[in-house]
Amino acid sequence: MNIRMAVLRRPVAAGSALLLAVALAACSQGPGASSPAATSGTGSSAGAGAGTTVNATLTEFKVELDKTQVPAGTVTFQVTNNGTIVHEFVVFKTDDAPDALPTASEESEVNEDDPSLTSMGEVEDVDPGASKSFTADLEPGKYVAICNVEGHYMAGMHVPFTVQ
Ligand SMILES: [Cu+2]
Repeated sequence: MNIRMAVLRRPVAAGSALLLAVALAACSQGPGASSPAATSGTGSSAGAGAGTTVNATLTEFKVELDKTQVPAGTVTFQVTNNGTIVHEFVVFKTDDAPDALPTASEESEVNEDDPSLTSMGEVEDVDPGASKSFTADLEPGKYVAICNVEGHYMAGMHVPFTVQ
């Protein structure tokens, strides 16, 4: 009888210890997951501190963002090429219309050095199926993200977004 009780107790104790461990693990993840009391973004799990992750998807010939309004501050662009050829992703701060950026003479691409454009960062040579990311500190204003592989901007690879 005593032996049986002892045997029976052990699994129960082990079980509650396991539950406790699970509860503790859940708790330790809790604050991080629930803290973004911020406005729009599901601040992703990017890591330390505040910040917004914008997921960008490149295809032939489109640039798509999962957010078009982004809170000012640290923004991480997670860029994925879902197309079949190499693309790139460049972010400009500009008041120019997304489809009317200044082009480089004799070349079918945007002139990244034009004074009406302020480059905030980019990733080049994103292979099909690959992802690259970069982080920028963005102040409020109007922005345009493009692919500046020759000919791709003209083919439609541009998208506007706003930082507020
Ligand atoms: Cu492209």
